[in-house]
Amino acid sequence: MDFPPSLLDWLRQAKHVVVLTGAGVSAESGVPTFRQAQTGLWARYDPSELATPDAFRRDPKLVWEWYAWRRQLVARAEPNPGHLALARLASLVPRLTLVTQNVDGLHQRAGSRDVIELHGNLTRSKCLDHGHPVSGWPDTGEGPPPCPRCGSPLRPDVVWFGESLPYEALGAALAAARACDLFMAIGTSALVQPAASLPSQAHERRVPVVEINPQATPLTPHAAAALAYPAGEALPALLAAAFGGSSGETPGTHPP
Ligand code: BV8
Repeated sequence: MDFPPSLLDWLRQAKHVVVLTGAGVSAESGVPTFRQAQTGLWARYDPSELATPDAFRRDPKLVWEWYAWRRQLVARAEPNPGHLALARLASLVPRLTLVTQNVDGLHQRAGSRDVIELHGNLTRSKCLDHGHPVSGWPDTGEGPPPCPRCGSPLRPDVVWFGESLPYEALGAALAAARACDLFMAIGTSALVQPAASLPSQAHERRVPVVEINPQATPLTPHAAAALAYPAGEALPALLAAAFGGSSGETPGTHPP
């Protein structure tokens, strides 16, 4: 895989890199993206119709079971070489801010720290009325269990469409996008707001925006470099080209 020399220089000289990831980074771990058709029982549902407060109010059991299915799927998934390369990148540049739209926790399982989760994390649950965090519940198969503290139904600790993003997470992501000297958008369709506006905070300051996505997106025309490859292939190869070291990252054995 060849890379423009300018891209390697940007990576080597960057003082503060911001990486924004989307569902595409987890695709090679077997976690379907929002654009991919869902499988089996869920094939007939549109995720963006299920990931809303209205859907939960209308049919809490259906939405709760959808997230239970996704929790199982994520629990069986493993971080892929793209996640591992991003975890390694933190030790190769002076400062890395990793911002994710993903809710699967795979960046953390790959070793990334201080991950900014713009849309929450489906491995955590909280109650609907007060946001009481709840880590375990009896599996009755009868839809969302009641909160042990206040009795209101449990929901996943994610940001649904129509809900505001966590204030601190969005603030930290905006601050980093406004301060960085290299921005990378990886595995995102660049459609979901306000996350999709983060790259422009860098682009407006003539900071190079690098995109890694097999498909073109609304961001592609504005990218200083667009690598049309899967993240799990491009990221290890890019780090090896820029910093040396192995390009064939295998889970759990990446160099410190
Ligand atoms: C909000 C958690 C205030 C739930 C998610 C301004 C303009 C227009 C619309 C809006 C706007 N402001 C707000 C909106 C409405 C809405 C929105 O953006 N709608 C879109 C669809 C137009 N935004 C909101 O509601 C946000 N809230 O702004 O609050 C407000 C409130 C009300 C009204 C106005 C304002 C909340 C958004 C968060 C929603 N929650 N997730 C859950 O997951 O169950 S978003 C969800 O979608 C996931 O997080 C996922 O990340 C995201 C989809 O985006 P991507 O990550 O990019 O994934 P996608 O599948 O789309 O694309 C994958 C990409 O990967 C593809 O391009 C593919 O080519 C690529 N790919 C595939 N394989 C690979 C790969 N890339 C690399 N390697 C590979 N191997």
